Amino acid sequence: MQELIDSAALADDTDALTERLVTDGYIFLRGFIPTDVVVSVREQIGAVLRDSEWLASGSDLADLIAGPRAVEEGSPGFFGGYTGIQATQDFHELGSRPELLDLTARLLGEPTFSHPLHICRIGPPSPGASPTPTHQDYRLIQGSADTLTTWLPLGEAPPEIGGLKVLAGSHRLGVLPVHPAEGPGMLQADADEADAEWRTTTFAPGDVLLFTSLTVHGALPNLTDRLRVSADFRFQAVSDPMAVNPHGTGKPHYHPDVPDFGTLTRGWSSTDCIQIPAGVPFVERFDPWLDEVPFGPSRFGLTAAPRS
Ligand SMILES: O=C(O)CCC(=O)C(=O)O
Repeated sequence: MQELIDSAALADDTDALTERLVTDGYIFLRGFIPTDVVVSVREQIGAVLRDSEWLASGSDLADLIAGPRAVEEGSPGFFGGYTGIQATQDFHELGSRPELLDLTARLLGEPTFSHPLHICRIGPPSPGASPTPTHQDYRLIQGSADTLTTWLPLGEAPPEIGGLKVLAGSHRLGVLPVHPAEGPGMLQADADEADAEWRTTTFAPGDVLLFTSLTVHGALPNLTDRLRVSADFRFQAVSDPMAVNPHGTGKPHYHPDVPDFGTLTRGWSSTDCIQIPAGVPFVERFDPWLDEVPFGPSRFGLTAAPRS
């Protein structure tokens, strides 16, 4: 698998970053967020995992070695610990970091906000847990074609712990057909798993991988004895449409299995990081299994049909 191209040296050059996004479908920025901020979030999440008995007994908190109670996302026994993570203010504030808001505003050409559906992924070792299957975010997130996903490792993440892989150039494939699959999201895009353009790296806390709503991506299997901890946060322009959620728009990830923000945010000093700004237009959600989905327009030339 090829190495991701690091665009950190271009971080202040919006035109160059936009060109990278339009050409490759992703931007990788090593060390974009202060490491200590990310490490602090990881430590807080580690404490929740320890208190939920997800870690091997007697193991060092910093290692996040999986214990027998570490379970796959969404399965029985998952939601207690995950509620603790979703109640962590610093985790949600990471999802609204000024660096991410500024970057996405520059790429989209107007103010952005982060979807309150801030996702923390706790990847147990495989086999036993299925990694996130290859997919495009658009079918799952919907709303604006130009919603941008940011993926942040919350610890050192070499490929063997199950880091993210992206298929460079796949944002030109259009909205791909899907089939049912195991693992988060439960659907898999019909993409070539042997394509030479798959890319990944050894991620470190502070790195940010940003990609379009059509960029094909997925997780590698976790072949270690540790938990792979990461975050995914999505940003959109304030004037672009956002898809309503059947359980209420702006709810936490996995609500109602996870309580609403009214409960999660008790004791927080601010809830700014989970607000949807006034004036955002809303659109109905479509069935993610549809052959033909509503799509567009896109500042980056994304189209529902493949293009060269
Ligand atoms: O971290 C993962 O396993 C999946 C993340 C993902 O699919 C995303 O960020 O859209």
